[in-house]
Amino acid sequence: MWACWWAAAAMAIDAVGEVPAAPAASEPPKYAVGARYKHMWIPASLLDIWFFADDEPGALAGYPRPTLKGELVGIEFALQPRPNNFLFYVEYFKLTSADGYFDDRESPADHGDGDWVEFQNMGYAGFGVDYRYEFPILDDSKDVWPSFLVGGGLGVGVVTGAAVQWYPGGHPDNVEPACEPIAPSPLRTGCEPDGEARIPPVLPIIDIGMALKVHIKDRAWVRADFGLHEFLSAGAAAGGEF
Ligand SMILES: [Ca+2]
Ligand SMILES: [Ca+2]
Repeated sequence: MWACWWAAAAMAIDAVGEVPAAPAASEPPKYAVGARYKHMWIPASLLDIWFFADDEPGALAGYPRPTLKGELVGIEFALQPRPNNFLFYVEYFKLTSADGYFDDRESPADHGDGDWVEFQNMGYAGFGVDYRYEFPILDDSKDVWPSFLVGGGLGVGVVTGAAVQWYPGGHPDNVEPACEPIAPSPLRTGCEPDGEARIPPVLPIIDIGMALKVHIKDRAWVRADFGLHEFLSAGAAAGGEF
């Protein structure tokens, strides 16, 4: 009955070209700001391609190969015309790897020819943009709704610090050839270092990632991130949207 009346009224209004305005739907937030944290690492299985693992038979005992890992913090600003998210970020990554022994793979194996590497404040300061396509898991009109995001991005990182190296005694590039001339590199750290690992001063930050995000009342959000962000990475982020 009421529906009929309303339909008739709507048609009448439509006939004179005055369509009643739809109830004002609240606009989804267009912007977001937040802070991010990531734990990052390079899988040992990848390093195994180039370097012996310290638990392999014959490996130099007592001088383990370090795990390459670190922690990242950053802030981000997002443009989020649904279902797209453009995350502009600045971030700082600090390598937290212990110093250690990198024994290159060769055949037949030579476990005494590796380099000792000491990481001195290594990390990067970077900026970039990550794109994420957003799939709502629950209806986005709810007060609290989760979504799944996937995408990639690019950035630039300026490398900080150095990876200082010692070569085994007898190496033609020893800076102090008379210091521990027959010792493997871990026993030569009392000598002058022989050089630094050649790491480009500026690196691309390559990102391919997915995330679970929860929107809270169009005001706040939290996100769990996983993927590749220079290293493998798992992290979390949180912030507000408006
Ligand atoms: Ca070698
Ligand atoms: Ca070797």
